Amino acid sequence: MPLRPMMTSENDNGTGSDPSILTKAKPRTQRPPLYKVLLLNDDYTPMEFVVHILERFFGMNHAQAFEIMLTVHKKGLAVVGVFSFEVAETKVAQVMDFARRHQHPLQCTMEKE
Ligand code: TYC
Repeated sequence: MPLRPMMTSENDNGTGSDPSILTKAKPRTQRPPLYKVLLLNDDYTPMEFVVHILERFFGMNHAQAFEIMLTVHKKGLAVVGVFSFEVAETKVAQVMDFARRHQHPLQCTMEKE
């Protein structure tokens, strides 16, 4: 005579019918936090210089770079990319250093997403 498999009360990993006994352990993977890199408008940095920055450090084509530059110019700032902490920090440093070496007051910052 065939026997129906019986659910035991122990260690069914939460798949049994009594929720008070065990709850299934959800595998929780931790994603690293992401950081937005922001470019700020100013009255002095030439538009073409900003376009060049966006092409050089953020891998944009000319049309994308021009569009984002115009957004910053009109709105005061724009997110130019989202990265891990280390990559965002490097991008900000590269932009700030490049602008400073060319004596433009361009500002670039990062914030947690
Ligand atoms: N406002 C600048 C100008 O009129 C252009 C500019 C755009 C400057 C974006 C900074 O992040 C910036 N020359």
